[in-house]
This record gives sequence, C-alpha cells and structure tokens, in this order.
Amino acid sequence: SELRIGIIGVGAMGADHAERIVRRTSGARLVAVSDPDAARAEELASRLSARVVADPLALIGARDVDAVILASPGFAHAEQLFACLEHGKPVLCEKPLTMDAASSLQVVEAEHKLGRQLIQVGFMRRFDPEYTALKQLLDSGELGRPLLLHNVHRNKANGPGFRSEMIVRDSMVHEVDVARWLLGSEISRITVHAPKPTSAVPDGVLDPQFAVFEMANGAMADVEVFVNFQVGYEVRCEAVAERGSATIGLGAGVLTRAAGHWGGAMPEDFRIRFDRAYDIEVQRWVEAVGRDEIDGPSAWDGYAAAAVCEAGLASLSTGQPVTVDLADRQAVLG
Ligand code: ISE
Repeated sequence: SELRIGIIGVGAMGADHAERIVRRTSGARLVAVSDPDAARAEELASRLSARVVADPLALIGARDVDAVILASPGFAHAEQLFACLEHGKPVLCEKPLTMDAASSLQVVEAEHKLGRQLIQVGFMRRFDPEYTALKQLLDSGELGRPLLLHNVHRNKANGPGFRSEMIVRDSMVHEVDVARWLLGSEISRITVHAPKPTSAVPDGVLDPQFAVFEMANGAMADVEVFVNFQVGYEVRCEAVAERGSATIGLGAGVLTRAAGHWGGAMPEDFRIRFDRAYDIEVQRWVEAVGRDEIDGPSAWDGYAAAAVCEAGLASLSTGQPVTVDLADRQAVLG
C-alpha cells in the first residue's frame, strides 16, 4: 500500500518535494499540504490533486496522513516535530532540526522516550552520488587516514532577510553534517571568521563567512560559505588523506567549446545541483518508513549540528574559537 504523505511548508523546498512525491517517488502519494500562504497552498494542491489543511498541527493529526515532510522555516520545527512524535508519525524534517541545541536535545529525548525512531533530518548531501562515492572512498582506507576537508558552499543569491545567523544555521549546517559524516567524528571546536562583506548584502550581514572545524578525532575542516555569490550554485569538497586527495563538486558534467569559450553549465540553486540527492533521499525514506524504520540522518545528527551552529554563532560574534557543548550520546540514548 502507498505511504500517504502530508507536506508542511510549500515554499521552494516543500513545493519541490511535492512534485517529487507525485512524479518521481514510487510507493508514495501526496494527500495534503499546509502553508501560511493560503493561495500558494491552494495552487499547489489543486495542481497535484491534494487537499489543503490550513492548520499544520491538524495536518499532522489527520487520519489519512501516514508520514510528514516538514519544509516549514526552522523556527516552526520544534512544535511540529513534537506533534509528529505525539501522533507517532514518521517525519522527514528539513534542516535545521530546531533553532538551538537545547530544543534539539529535547526533541532527541522525546523521541528516545517513545522507544521508536520517527525523525529523519534532511541532510540530503548524504544521498548525493558524488558525496556517497567520496564517503566510500574514505571508508575503504585506500587513501589512508583523512586529515582535512576543504569545503566551498556558494549560492547565487539569497533574499535580504537571510541574515548572518541563517548563513550559519541554514547553510553552513550542511558542512557541519558533512564533516561529522565523512570524518566519522563529532566537531569539538569551531571558529567562524568573516571578511569585509560583499557589497551585495544589507548592512550588518556577514557574507561570506569562513569557518574552521576541529574534530574530536584530530582531523580538521574548513568551509567558505558565500550565499550571495551572484554567479550560480557551487558546492565542492576536497578531502586530504595520508596517501591522496579526492575532490567532488567540480561540475564537469558536459564541457562545451563554442563561440570562443569553453566550459559547462552552472546550476541556479540547490534544487538543481542536488536533484538526484533529494530523489534518492525521499525514495529511501519512503521505503524505510514502510519497514517501520528510519535509516537516514537522525534526530541526534540534527541535534549535534544545532550544537555546532550555536557555538559557531558565538564564534562569529567574537572571532574566537568556541568549544562545542555536546551532551554525552551514551547518556542520552543509552
Ligand atoms: C538552503 O536552505 C539550503 O539548504 C541549501 O542547501 C543551501 O545551499 C542554502 O544556502 C540554504 O539557504
């Protein structure tokens, strides 16, 4: 039988997921959507033959909704996640899990108390074919022990409402997860620097940012996040290990030579660059939920990322390294 899905928040990401469920995911059906923008919800629902449920908590409780995708803004997640846990509904929650470490830890603890994993966090890069190939290469040991990651994360543009904090919580959070995942270690200390900002942002916004992560296992990672790069979407990662390096995200799909230029295309945004990753993520999530499982990034991963981002924000305001205050995993999850 098909998994009946409700989506909360149908902005860019939620609408993209809605299309994905309807057109490219097997074993799943879109039944309901919810969005504060009623016209936006109506338009999407009528186009995809779903219904609108104005109140997001009512959507979560609806009897014909088996599982939920949360693509609402981060500040709305905590309440909606607790409702999903209360109703026993599996949920794929777009990052960030919540806005801070304390509330994320409460989510982890509430789920743990249920004794049943229901939450997956939308760290889609773990499903991107290039990232998974890099992960396999590092895990194979062929290159020896990983020492460093160099990351680049650029967006074409983000609205003026995308403040310095969001650059950490909504953008850099991806590299936080990538570093934890690829290097198999928690981040114990973070430093976030910011050069004189681009003139493309309003006063007070620090864009780009440059961060250094110190991993508990002694490895390190650096990341440039630049969300108003103007040109297009670019995400790259180079891993340096004892006997070699490996780079992904060069975007060397099709190179053309024409009209006095050579080169390839540059994606406009994450929906294009990570389209395969999202398709694989959602298909696997649907299949795992059908087996009563969650097999992607967990609430703990969302909490750990929130703890790192909270320390990152403290570092951003002082320029000093900040130690990450992470609960003991054993103590929380047993
Ligand atoms: C957005 O929310 C995402 O998650 C994208 O992956 C990221 O590149 C972008 O900076 C965020 O705004």
